[in-house]
Amino acid sequence: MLSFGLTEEQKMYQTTAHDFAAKVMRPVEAHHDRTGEYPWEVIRKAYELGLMNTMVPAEYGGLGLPALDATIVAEELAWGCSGISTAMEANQLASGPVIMYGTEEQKQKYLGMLTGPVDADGNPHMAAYGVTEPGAGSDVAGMLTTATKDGDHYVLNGQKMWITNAAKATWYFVVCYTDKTARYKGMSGFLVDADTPGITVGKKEDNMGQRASDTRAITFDNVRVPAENLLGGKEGVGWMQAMHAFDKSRPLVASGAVGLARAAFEYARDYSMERQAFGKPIAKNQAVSFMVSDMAMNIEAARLLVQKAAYIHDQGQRNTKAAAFAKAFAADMAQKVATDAVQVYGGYGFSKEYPVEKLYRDSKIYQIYEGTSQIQRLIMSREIYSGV
Ligand code: CS8
Ligand code: FAD
Repeated sequence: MLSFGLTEEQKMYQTTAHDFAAKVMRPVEAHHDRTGEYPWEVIRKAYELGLMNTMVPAEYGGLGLPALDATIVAEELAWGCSGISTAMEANQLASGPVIMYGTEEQKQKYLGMLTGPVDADGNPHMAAYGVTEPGAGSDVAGMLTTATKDGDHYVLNGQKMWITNAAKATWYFVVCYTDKTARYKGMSGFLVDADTPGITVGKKEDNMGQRASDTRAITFDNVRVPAENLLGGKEGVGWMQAMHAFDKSRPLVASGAVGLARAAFEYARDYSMERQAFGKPIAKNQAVSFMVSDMAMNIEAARLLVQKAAYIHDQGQRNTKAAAFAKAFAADMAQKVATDAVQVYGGYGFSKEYPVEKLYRDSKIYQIYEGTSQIQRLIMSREIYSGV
């Protein structure tokens, strides 16, 4: 039977996340946007409430939520502030390959760190996912970073770029070549402790939007990683670990775009009822109310794509095409909704004193990270034509 209703449990997660977003994130989002300060105080509270690492299985200290339930939480958090929620949700991206491929020891240690005791500063442990490089983003197989076996260690050399949480993470999931001649079958995934000698973290990127999030390069200069940190204990499967992590995380990222768009829609709807022009609220003009109607319609459509992509994943089936549909549609939709929200606000929309200006800047990244909107269409087209 097809059901569009949420279970009582899902409603509870949604309400908890929404209250948190409204009471803890919204009051500080402008501060973190302006200063670029990392939102530790928000992350600490989210961790205490169980809103971090929601997909980590219960035996490793998480809630063990299915991807569908995690998207419900992620939408609310991004409604609160998508910059802060990206910093929080990057843990889910990094932990995905460990949940799916880690050995028991790796899961105990690295998932356990995320859900376990806080550090000496009182902050929960964070993680980062390192695939992109300065010369290779969309073209993952074009990466150059290598890992060379040396006794009971691997020696990593290369550079990762645009890594969310790079300076805040305790550990990284890193993909590199153990055999360059085998192209994607020569890639391997590693769990790398961030304090390993030879690692240098770059400056915080001065990004257009989602400025609360920490994005940096990571350089590996003869970094010795114990062989036991080869993810899953197997060489040559790093590519599939990375791709399957995307299938799991793209619905989550797409739900962030839905949350941001919902915030922009609500501001535009309310403003259009208040703002008077030609002696009546601007919402009385169809040119305005239809723009707001399109926002509501496309948000609903995007959420359905998100939930279907997550649902297929939760059934243990391959969701690559559905995840690409959800990611591309939600990202493009959020960018359009945020642009139109600025339009509804007119000149006030262009001012930093009103909230839609930030949403406009924050929305752009959804069309770039986790695979650009062009790459999602490349993935769809390959899925559509393969085997026909
Ligand atoms: O290069 C691939 C790609 O995915 N590119 C996009 C990269 C990307 O998304 N990067 C995001 C980085 S992380 C990030 O931005 C974080 S944002 C901040 C945190 C957010 C908070 C949550 C590609 C374009 C899909 C593929 O490239 P190609 O080199 O052309 O390889 P293919 O020939 O398509 O694939 C090689 C083989 O692998 C198989 N494959 C590919 N994808 C999958 C999936 N499942 C199973 N198998 C897969 N998903 C493919 O079928 C090929 O197999 P063959 O047997 O060789 O034919
Ligand atoms: P390029 O691959 O150089 O693409 C440039 C343009 O060309 C894009 O418009 C692209 O769509 C287009 N293009 C490229 N190839 C094709 C093609 N075959 N067909 C059509 N168009 C094409 N990466 C991580 O690994 N971990 C992270 O935590 C992470 N966080 C990020 C956070 C931020 C704020 C940012 C900006 C990026 C982050 N990334 C992360 C990297 C992100 O995933 C990449 O920026 C993205 O995948 C695009 O890669 P690129 O920047 O190298 O662009």
